[in-house]
Amino acid sequence: MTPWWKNATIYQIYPASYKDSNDDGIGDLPGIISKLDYIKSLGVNAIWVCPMYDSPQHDMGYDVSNYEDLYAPYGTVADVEALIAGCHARGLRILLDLVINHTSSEHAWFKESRASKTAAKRDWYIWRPARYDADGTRRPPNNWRSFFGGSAWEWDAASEEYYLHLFAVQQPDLNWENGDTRKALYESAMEFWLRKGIDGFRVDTVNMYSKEQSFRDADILDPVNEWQPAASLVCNGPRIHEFMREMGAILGKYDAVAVGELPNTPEIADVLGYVSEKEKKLSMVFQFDIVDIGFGPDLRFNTAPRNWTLPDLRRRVRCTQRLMDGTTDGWSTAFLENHDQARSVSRWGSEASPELWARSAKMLAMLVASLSGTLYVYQGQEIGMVNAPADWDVSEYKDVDSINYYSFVREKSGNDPVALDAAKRSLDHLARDHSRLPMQWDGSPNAGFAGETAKPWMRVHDNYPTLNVERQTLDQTSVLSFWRDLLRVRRENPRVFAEGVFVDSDPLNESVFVFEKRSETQKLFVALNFMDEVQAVDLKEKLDQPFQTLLGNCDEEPLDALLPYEGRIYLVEV
Ligand code: ISL
Ligand code: CA
Repeated sequence: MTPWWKNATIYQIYPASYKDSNDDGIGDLPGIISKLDYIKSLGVNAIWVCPMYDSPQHDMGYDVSNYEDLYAPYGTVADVEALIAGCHARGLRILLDLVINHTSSEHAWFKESRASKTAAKRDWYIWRPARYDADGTRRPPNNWRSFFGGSAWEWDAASEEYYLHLFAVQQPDLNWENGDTRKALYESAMEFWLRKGIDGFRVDTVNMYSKEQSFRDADILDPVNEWQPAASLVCNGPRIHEFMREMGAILGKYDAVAVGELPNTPEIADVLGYVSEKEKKLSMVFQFDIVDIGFGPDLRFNTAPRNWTLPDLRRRVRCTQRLMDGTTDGWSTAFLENHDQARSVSRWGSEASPELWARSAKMLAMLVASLSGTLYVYQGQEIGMVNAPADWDVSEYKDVDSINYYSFVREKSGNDPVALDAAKRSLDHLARDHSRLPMQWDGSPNAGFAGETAKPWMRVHDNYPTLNVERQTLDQTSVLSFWRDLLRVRRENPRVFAEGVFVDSDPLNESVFVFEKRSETQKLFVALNFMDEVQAVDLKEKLDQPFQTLLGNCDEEPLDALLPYEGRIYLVEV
């Protein structure tokens, strides 16, 4: 029997930015609960809630100081219980975010660990002595770069050693080599919530738990910078699959689903190690092939808009679709957005006019919803939310990754206005902040995210008077109405939409993305124009059998041309 999650659509919620129920400017759990009927009305099957645990919020809750309690502005454990019940009463499942590569430096475990070199929990985190240059200068144990920039090691003056933090300074990495640490994590971060009846987890940075224990220097890939990317030494390490089996056993006890985040893992054989059904580890993974497109080779932000080609995009799509081609026992996901990404319309669509914005948002929706794997939709994607306006000041960017990058450029360039301007443009294009702007519910001040007098933690996008849920609910031709139709046709034809075999018939085509999906009894033809000009196509030849147009984003449907950003999905019964 197909498990529920294979044909499911999962809606991702960022608690801080979804709905503020008490006008303190921060979204909260009661806010999410008040929107469950809306979420259900989209036609999704489950929600994934980003971290709501207690946290000093140096990385928006991905720095957990207590797994068994809530960040007070979001609510209480009782609110989570009410959310679980509210979901289940509506036939929705609920996934929480599991962040166990690191904790907050304010977690009690880390406080105990840093107390002294001989502390009982010293070994729960990764401590190493300094290296010294010939002239006695103190240096970190190796040259690894943190994913948020700078050295991945922080000096602890009191206990005179460095600790490892692959992310922010306030996110020390846990030492998974220690069995007591793992046991404590499984109990506190996993079973505490599984016992409350959640249906599973989205697992943060799941492939980074096992580090290469030599802690040797990473190869110099970026000679102009001191700190080097260390992904190859910290991802998919020697003991990772032993840890995955342990985690899988716990998930299995509760029949829980797990979707793991799998960056820096391009080889399908390596991906399968995590999601092969017989291995009983994870249910599925987020591969980064598609969302990483156009990133700078060494620094994500070191790039320019439109720095990608359609053949490159379709190669990346093919890569992730391979997991579901019928020859593997693995499973993957389809997504274009999440809380770490800029908005998909701003990256791959058009904001040149309201018409092209709506059309390209629908075209991208057709792309992702026609792919096999479990479908993920990020809050606001269903109404085509876009990146923050480029004329906003850089101070509107709140994310640690953005702030660190901008200060890095400031320092490196000696405050050079040209370099800083380029850095700002990179952030305008790719910052994680774009997805974190408040959800746009209606046209009232603060977009219905919070009351009119509240001051939202992030500025509300200027376009909320026209781009919001309320308006799009009333409009049968809106992006929102389109998503509802799309999710309905996907639900009605699960074999070909969620499980079909993906075939790209014309991988080198630079402007029109035409692909097929095949099941035993059906074929989908999907034709998407990625250009802002009319494109000639020959769909007549492909559609030689009786076909049905399932959906399209334009009125006329000639078989020999596609309007700018036009897309169509045809169904053929075979
Ligand atoms: O940052 C990256 C590369 O520059 C990503 O590959 C990153 O490792 C990955 O997206 C991890 O993200 C997750 O863990 C982070 C947190 O900030 C993100 O929000 C979360 O999704 C640390 O917990
Ligand atoms: Ca609030």
